[in-house]
Amino acid sequence: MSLHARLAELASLGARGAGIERGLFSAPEHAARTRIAAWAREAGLAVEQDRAGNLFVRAGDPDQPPIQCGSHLDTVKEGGAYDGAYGVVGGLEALERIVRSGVALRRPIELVAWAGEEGSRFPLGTLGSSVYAGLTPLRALDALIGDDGVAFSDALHGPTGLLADVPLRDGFPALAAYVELHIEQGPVLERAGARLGIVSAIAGQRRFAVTIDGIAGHAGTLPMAGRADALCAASDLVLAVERAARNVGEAVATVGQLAVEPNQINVVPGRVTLRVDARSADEARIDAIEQRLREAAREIAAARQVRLAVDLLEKRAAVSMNARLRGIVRDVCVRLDPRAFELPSGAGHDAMCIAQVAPAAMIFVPSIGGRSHVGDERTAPEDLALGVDALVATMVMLAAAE
Ligand code: HGY
Ligand code: MN
Ligand code: MN
Repeated sequence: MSLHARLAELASLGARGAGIERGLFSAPEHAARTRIAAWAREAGLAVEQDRAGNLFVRAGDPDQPPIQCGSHLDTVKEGGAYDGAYGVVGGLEALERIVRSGVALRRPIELVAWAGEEGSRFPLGTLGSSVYAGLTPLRALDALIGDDGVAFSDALHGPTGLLADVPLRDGFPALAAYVELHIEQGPVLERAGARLGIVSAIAGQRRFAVTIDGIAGHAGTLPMAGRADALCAASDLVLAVERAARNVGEAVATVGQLAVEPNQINVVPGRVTLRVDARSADEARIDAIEQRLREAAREIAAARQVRLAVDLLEKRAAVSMNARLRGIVRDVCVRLDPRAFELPSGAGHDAMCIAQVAPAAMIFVPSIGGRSHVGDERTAPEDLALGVDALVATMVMLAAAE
């Protein structure tokens, strides 16, 4: 089954409205993991899973540190067909092609579908890879409650959690190297007319949960004077976050998620919860945004007589890709596309966690119009295929290397 047919089949899992929704351990995401396992077994590859929900497909010695590729199958709400899924389906095709070629490998090769990279159901991004890399203790997952109120462990052990017929591996074994194939999710490659990109570094990201408690009341009888309107306070904070990112420069910050309670037209909002996502290649700039966020919270709380709590949800350091691997990936990519070049990633990836425990590199293919995290996320089919060629060549060089 071709790369494109597999991607199209996965895209149908969770398709709704303008995009795709495959939250971790949802029925569509379970179905996607099930498809990957079935395709892998049809190719004669070994399949395993671990207690974080990561899915592994391996060829070669089970006891040796593998050359690993991978990405994720979960999506954001109304997400696209390629963010994550491309790296998993492309990685599966790479393993199949390498095994079929009969090339002698000194190391096993492995594909991983990391659990919950997007953090779109449980409030922790790069969930599975952060556990694998020891950045999140496995037991910390038990405290996670999904946006639907379901506890992580209940979902993991529920009907759409772990796959019923796949062996469960203990521990998080060492790996020799990691190469992630991903769409760029930005406009840089397309604007430069390049078809392949070598990732130099991945921006650091920090995420916060903010809770604002004001005083609910009757919209018609509560005088404007003296109101403690939680949504007005939240509005001030959202704009303060935007100003902070603009002021520090070379950084981005977004409030993409906000909930109003009781969320009724004729009730003054009593509580607002929102989440902040701040990123930069420079940790000091993220520090500056965090400091401004906390200052603004204090100022707004005093001015509006609300209670305002800012809690850190997760912190992922900016990380450079491994220099030796980057060199190998660069040589491979330039041979396939003379216009290939190095670029940083503003998007986060599982590679930012795995880079903490093994040499890691990433290969990008262009996103049409630079669009991603939206239903019309697109990459030219020939670029998708070229990216897999680059992954195959890279993994063979690493797995066959002396
Ligand atoms: O948010 C990100 O950058 C990634 O898509 N999780
Ligand atoms: Mn994403
Ligand atoms: Mn992704």
